[in-house]
Amino acid sequence: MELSLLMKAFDVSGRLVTINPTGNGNVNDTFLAIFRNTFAEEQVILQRVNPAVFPKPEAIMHNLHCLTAHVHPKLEAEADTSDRVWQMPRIVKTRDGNDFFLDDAGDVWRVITKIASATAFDEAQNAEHAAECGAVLGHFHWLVSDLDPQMMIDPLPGFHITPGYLDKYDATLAGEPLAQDRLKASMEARRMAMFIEERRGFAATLQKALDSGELKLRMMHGDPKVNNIMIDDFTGKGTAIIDLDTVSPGLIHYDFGDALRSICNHAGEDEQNLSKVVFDLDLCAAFCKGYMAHAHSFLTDADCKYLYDAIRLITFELGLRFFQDYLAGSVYFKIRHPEQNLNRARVQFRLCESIEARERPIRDLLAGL
Ligand code: GN1
Ligand code: MG
Repeated sequence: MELSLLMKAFDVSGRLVTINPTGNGNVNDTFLAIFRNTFAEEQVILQRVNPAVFPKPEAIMHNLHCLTAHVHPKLEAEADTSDRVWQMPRIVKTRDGNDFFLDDAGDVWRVITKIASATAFDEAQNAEHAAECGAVLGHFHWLVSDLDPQMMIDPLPGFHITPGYLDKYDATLAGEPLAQDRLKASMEARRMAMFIEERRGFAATLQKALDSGELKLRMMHGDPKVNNIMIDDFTGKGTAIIDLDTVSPGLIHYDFGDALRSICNHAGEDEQNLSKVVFDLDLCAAFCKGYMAHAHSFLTDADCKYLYDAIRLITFELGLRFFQDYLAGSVYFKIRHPEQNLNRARVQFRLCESIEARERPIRDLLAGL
């Protein structure tokens, strides 16, 4: 269906001027649509929810509805006293009052407002930027800390349960002959398989702490990487966290680790030259300071004990997810070339090694917060 026709289903005023792909998400298709009337302009974000990733797109729209209904009043309540205007996109309804539009092919499309005059950078710019990312995540965790988890439908069951990804990886290798062929075809892939074997025991660390009751489930974002954090163009302060589809009950450790693994790696997720993939301790320290300014009120001693493991684990987990998807034929993460998921896995595994090599200074830094 033509995008301009599709936009007509949504309740935006003015005339559509342009609609173009935006961002570089690995999952959903995202477009920026600009509307103008005789005196103003409105920019909104149109997205097709990827049904191969989110089997129940209606569920993620239900969650987004509950989340925004909970958070918007909280943001408004603190608007006059906080040091900035914190923001969260809102759902733009269809003309018949629904939160999404179902096209003839059965695809779910939704429109949300665009956070204007703000930028989501693909990599950390400097320590101040990293600190702002920390502040945004800490503030978000506070915002959702009193959101009733019962209201949310798990958008992706098992999304951040690392041992589950090991099972999936094993099943791919056992069940798909092509996966074995891909593994055998590349020395690099075989090395990565060994890397995974050496960390099998470690993969269950957070899950065990959860099962024993040492760690508790809380509301988490699920995907707080650097380019999901919006920075105000005028003040340089963080203003919003976007990409809210994976908000669900989980361990906030995964969020903490995920933000750090993306912020502290200047090279990004698609670097070819592995020597550039290094975990930057200064950016880590800056992020943690920004995060703790908000998180001190809710982090327990047990939480703090697992923060280092969280950074190492989520990096391992993402590498494992990329690698498993490569072996399975790249059916989950969008790719622009056939080896992209293999290379993405190499990058995360190298980053994981870099984190492991810095275990002592990272632990010291965390202990001093
Ligand atoms: C995916 O689509 P995007 O880029 O927001 C993925 C995250 C990964 C990320 C890595 C639902 O997010 O878990 O960390 O790629 N999202 C989903 O870039 O799987
Ligand atoms: Mg995402």
